[in-house]
Amino acid sequence: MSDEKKVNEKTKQEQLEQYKVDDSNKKMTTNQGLKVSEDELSLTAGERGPTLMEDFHFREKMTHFDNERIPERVVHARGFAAHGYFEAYESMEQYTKAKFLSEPGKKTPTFTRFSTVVGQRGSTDIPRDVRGFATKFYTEEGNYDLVANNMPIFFIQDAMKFPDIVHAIKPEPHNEIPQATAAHDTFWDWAANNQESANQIMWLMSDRGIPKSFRTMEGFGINTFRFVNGEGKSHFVKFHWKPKLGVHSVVWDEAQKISGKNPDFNRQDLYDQIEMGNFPEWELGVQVIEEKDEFAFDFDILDATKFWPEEDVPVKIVGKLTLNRNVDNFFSETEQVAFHPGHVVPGIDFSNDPLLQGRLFSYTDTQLIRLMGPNFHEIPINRSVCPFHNNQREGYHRQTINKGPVAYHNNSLSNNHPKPATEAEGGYVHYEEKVEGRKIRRRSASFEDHFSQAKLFWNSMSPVERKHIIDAFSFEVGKVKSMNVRQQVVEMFANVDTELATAFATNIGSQPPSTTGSSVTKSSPAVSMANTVKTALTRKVGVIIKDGFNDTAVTDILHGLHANGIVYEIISGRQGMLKGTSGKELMVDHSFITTDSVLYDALYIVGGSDEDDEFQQNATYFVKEAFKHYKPIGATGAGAKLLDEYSMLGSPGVVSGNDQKFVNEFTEAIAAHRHWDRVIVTDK
Ligand code: HDE
Repeated sequence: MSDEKKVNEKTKQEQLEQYKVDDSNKKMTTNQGLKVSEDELSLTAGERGPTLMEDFHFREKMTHFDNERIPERVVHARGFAAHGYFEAYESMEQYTKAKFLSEPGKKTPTFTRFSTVVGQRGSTDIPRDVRGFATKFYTEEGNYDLVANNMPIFFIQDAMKFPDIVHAIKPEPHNEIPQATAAHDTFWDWAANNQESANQIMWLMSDRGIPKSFRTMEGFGINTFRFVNGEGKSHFVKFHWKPKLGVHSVVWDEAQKISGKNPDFNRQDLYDQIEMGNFPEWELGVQVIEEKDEFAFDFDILDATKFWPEEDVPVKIVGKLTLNRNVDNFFSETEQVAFHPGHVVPGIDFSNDPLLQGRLFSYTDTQLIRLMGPNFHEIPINRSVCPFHNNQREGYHRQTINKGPVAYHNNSLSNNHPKPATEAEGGYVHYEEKVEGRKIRRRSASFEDHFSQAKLFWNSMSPVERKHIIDAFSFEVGKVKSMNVRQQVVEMFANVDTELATAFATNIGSQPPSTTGSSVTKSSPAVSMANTVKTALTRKVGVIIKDGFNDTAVTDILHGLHANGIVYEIISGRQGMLKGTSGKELMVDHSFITTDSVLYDALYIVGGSDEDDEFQQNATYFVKEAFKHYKPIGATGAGAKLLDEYSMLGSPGVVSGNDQKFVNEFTEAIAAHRHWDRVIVTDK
């Protein structure tokens, strides 16, 4: 059993060990390099006297501390990041001259930050929200940032409206309530009065809004970009990240409980899995549309509230991202990283998508205040790996010491250096799109249909996914105090589907809608999570066990689960060592007090020999929660008796046994993620 334990233990013992360093030769200094003789006592006039102004060491230490915080991001404040690399599968030269996509096997270092959008820095990882998925590629041609979300569309069509949606969804300004949620009046008031948000809200109300793990999220560049090849030919392109582990979420009751039991749920998962060597992977996909087909669709391809159904525009897989290294320091790396959709390399260019155009302004603007000045590209995490030379100088926090008197272009004193590069030398040349028009503030008529794709999304959902969407609307809009706003929301979503709107109208005490729904019958199976990859790999099982467990069977079963790529934690009535029937020992990771049923993908109930009411009660609570959340449950010996007592045995995803056949059946049940066909009776 020791091998598997090691895998789990790595996150705790070995991680701590790695930080032990032999510092005996290094002495503590001030920031000026002066060796410090005392770090815990201020300089005072006598043992009981006042502190002296001349205590420069105290003042330096305290001033630094007083200034430790920087403003959090105005959106996407709560994030978590990891290093990795991107590997191209093939040459994309036909479409783009970007070098990181130019040959099979080519590797580019990366840094990826996942985030929630609405909550503040200290909020929960698992609210119902859109997630950010931003990747910096440190390419030989400069940094390329793919600043994506986990849903393929956005709330608005024009960046001009971004401050409005963000103000409406953030905590209300008079009392700063509620935190990290759209479930309040101002958001739904905004939504009902800005109906272009319908498609994004459908996705947000779906299970995509509560991802189980960053590792089981898709990523979407949302905006339409251009690929430009060596001949100067352009194609429209959308970017996708496809997780190798499939797309999976938790259920809403679970999400709310996790937020209390472990608000670091998603970041902990990513950190631990990387430490264990289970490096998460996503494949990069592109959807490509020829310029001649710009108007071939029943939506405008520049409208960021629309996705391109994969069945119409296939996703071509072009490479893979692997995250394989946690950061050394959260602040220096995760907090100080600065992404920007305008960080592009030759071969990637912009479309006229009005949301993208506005984003191209906003990201640098926001970094100027957050990172205090124009030199944030010099912070180590933001530095490109290729050298940069230009005549920009000075400003807050300048690190580079430029030499010489020449800081202007077109000069003779320095041989006109640094010189711009020609296109052939790798100089970035913007795609020469022909543009002409009057100066207007007007939206194209091709942006007007807000409901057809929202309906297409609804059509694509499985019955369980639809039920979850209705429940989510019932929760979110049910939290709105204004009955008038509730009714407006009902009417708005009746434009999508009458059955949907009627169902949640009933739950929230509103009138049935007077509008009738969209007549679109098309669906896109690719957007349903029911059709995603299913695997047991890296799933986390809570093993509920106590002294006197059947150790021959259990040892083999745990070995078997481990061999199938499953991770487990041992849970019992107390921490310390447990003893099995023939003397084998097992170390407990968690007592019932330090963990909870909602933190596991599945439970394995073993129990032990003697009667113990408290253990029994706790085990029963864990099992009932897991059962209610449709999770796989396995049992051996006394554990199976417990499941039988509550008539759970025989339900979908509940298996028992003590041999290899059981290991296989349990693994299969775990791979299924959740067993939606299970009948949940409320007293279970
Ligand atoms: Fe952002 N967004 N955004 N956004 N966004 C920011 O930049 C903005 C949008 C996204 O991990 C800010 O550095 C505007 C879409 C991610 O550091 C800010 C508009 C998508 C992150 C900003 C959008 C995104 C941000 C805040 C509408 C998916 C976190 C802090 C026009 C394609 C990056 C910062 C990280 C962050 C502006 C809409 C993705 C204010 C104006 C659509 C993943 O500049």
